[in-house]
Amino acid sequence: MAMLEGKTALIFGVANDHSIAWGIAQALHREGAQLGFSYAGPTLEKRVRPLAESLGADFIEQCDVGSDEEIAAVMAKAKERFGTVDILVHAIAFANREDLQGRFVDTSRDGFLLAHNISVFSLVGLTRAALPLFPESGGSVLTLSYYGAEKVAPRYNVMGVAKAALEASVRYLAADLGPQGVRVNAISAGPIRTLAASGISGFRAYQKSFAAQAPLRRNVTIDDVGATAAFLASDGARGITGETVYVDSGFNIMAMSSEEE
Ligand code: NAD
Ligand code: 0WE
Repeated sequence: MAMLEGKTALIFGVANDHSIAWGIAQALHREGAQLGFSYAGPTLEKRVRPLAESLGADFIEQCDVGSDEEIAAVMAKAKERFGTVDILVHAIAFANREDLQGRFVDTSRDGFLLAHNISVFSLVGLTRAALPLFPESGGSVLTLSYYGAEKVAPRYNVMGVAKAALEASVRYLAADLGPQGVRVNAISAGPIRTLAASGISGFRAYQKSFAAQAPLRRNVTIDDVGATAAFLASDGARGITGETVYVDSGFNIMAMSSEEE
């Protein structure tokens, strides 16, 4: 095993131990990677620091991805601490809560731009800033998407449009960076009860009907996503780039809900 021995990963998006980024961090650590963490703002540090330290990490730096300066600063610190970074994990999204209810047609200009800035441009900005840190041998960039990018998911609204742009950004980044051996992929995860999902009205019902319709008849976990992330970051996935890989119990292959319970 130990698919990631000798590799270094920078992980953006841990808020707590329910975060998808945390499932990914644990899986990368299990496979032997050295980890660095970044969190959004001061109030999250007390959550993230003990989690990071439990995996032997000492690189724990703030970066609000809405700021070019903070992106540049965290990458400069990572260069100083690690020299090179092999794996970049982007597990960040944000939209105004009021834009995740009601109708998409009512999205404001500011709400639209905010969702795209934090959830999509941040992947481009972080990837560009990380380019000088990838070794000659290449690297792996991973981000998180959702099925609402492809089909209309009730109330996902502006986030669905942002995820469509995120998946397209993965393809364009993969085309740009392929020649230097940097692979860029997305994982499209099924609904998971994280901080970002809490407070979404009807999320429990969403998960229930998801599990009932999905071939595997269960919801996915942050460990399921972590296992796929570790694979995609590893040499075993050396021929995969620009792809969106579903970790969704097979939900996306179904045309209709199951006839039986
Ligand atoms: P989460 O709340 O644990 O993680 C979201 C992270 O985004 C948090 O750590 C938050 O601090 C960070 N963030 C928000 N604004 C930021 C900013 N300005 N600067 C830096 N960081 C910022 O929730 P999660 O569900 O683990 O979300 C991670 C990713 O997974 C997101 O891209 C989300 O869209 C995606 N995703 C989630 C699900 C789900 O059902 N939970 C399904 C598919 C995809
Ligand atoms: O990508 C997501 C969630 C992203 C998200 C969540 C929030 C909640 C709190 C982005 N911004 C915010 N802003 C907040 O203020 N998911 C895939 C989980 C999710 O969110 C939904 C879903 C699913 C699934 C929203 C509506 C409908 C389904």
